[in-house]
Amino acid sequence: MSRVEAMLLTARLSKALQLTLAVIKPDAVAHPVMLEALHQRILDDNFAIVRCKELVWKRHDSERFYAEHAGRFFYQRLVEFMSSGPMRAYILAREDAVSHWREVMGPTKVFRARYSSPATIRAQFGLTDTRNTTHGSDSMESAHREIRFFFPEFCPEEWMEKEEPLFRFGEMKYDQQRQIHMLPTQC
Ligand code: 3AN
Repeated sequence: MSRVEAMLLTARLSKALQLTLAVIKPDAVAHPVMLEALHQRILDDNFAIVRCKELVWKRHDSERFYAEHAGRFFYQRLVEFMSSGPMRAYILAREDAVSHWREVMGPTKVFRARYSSPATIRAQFGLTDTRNTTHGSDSMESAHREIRFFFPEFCPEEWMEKEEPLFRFGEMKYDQQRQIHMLPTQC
């Protein structure tokens, strides 16, 4: 059996990686030290960074993304905040990426996070329930929808078919300059 065949067999026998959408919100991107700490936290928690980009939302983008919260008391505050400055969006890959990233973020409400889960991102860096540092998809369905929203050029199905087995086998390397994980053929 060749090395590639052995690698593909091992990959088939282990659990497939999952993709999730993570966002570092404007409150954290505004602080370079916080931004760097959050990026490092992603790496320390063994997520592979498949894509990463900085962007600024127009109010209209914010309203579309958070349409499910329209009418709630915090909605206006939320859409204004999310279009108030640059944010950084990631496509992350890991086993159980969706639930794991939500665990790393902690509860929505910052004071609850500080009390119940003090080691989480929102407990450590969150300012208020609106300015709570990060976003993470809450299911695989949301992850696919949200990845499409932020990265319309990215095809999750194609990535799962062509790159996921290689990432799972650890073939990817972290590229310091681009700050994402890449396969040797892409470097
Ligand atoms: P999560 O981001 O934890 O999935 P959601 O989807 O309920 O939470 O809420 C989306 C965003 O709306 C939150 N990240 C937060 O910025 C804001 N938000 C949610 N609940 C409140 C609240 N009670 N007060 C202020 N902002 C809130």
